Amino acid sequence: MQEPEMIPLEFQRLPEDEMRLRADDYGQRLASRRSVRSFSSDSVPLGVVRTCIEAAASAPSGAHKQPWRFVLVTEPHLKREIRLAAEAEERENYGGRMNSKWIEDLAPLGTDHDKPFLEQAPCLIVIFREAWGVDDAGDRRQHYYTQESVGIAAGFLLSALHFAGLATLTHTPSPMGFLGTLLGQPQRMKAFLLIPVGYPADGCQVPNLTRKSLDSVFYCDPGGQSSS
Ligand code: IYR
Repeated sequence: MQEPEMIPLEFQRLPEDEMRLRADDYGQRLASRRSVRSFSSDSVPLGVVRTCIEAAASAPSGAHKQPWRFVLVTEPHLKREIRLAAEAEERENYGGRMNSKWIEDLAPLGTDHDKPFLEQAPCLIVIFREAWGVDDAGDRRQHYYTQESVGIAAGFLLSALHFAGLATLTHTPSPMGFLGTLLGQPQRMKAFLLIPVGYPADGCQVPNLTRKSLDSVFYCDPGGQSSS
């Protein structure tokens, strides 16, 4: 087996009070993120979006295969085509593909088949999951844990965009096959998530949601250290 080439890790241990400050600050910033469904048409600095995509592409992945592709869409005609195709699918979803319990669970979000944000937002990022790779000879190369890998990259991206001052929505029109077709992607690229990016519209409102308490989602092993 080939020996891996190793290099020294760059890592700086922080004083504990600095760690607490950073964790608090980051936690508060992330907790203030809300999914936005009503966007201003104002354009956003695309260089910033690009840098956030670069941050997302630094995510860890199965066997370091980096099985993702990020497609940035800003062209109004293409956004319109994406909107029309997404709405056609969602009309089927809300019209019967989703069961009544699902529709009921979505009621607090106020969503329906109408997706104006796909045109209003100045840009859309479509994340594709590369189900398998191809080598220089055009042969298939196996990928591993692609769902997990792309999910982590998507989380990095949402966090980076929020931190950079941009509003986002995680939109999952289903099925999403039309995105690969409209964006000219090969078969191996599977649409994973559609993220409208921009500034909130003036007077933008969001549903009044509460989050689960930390105690209900986090458990310490019984014999472990208590956190302080
Ligand atoms: N994809 C549909 C329905 C929907 C599903 C989930 I899960 C949401 O968190 C929100 C909506 C739509 O986008 O309307």
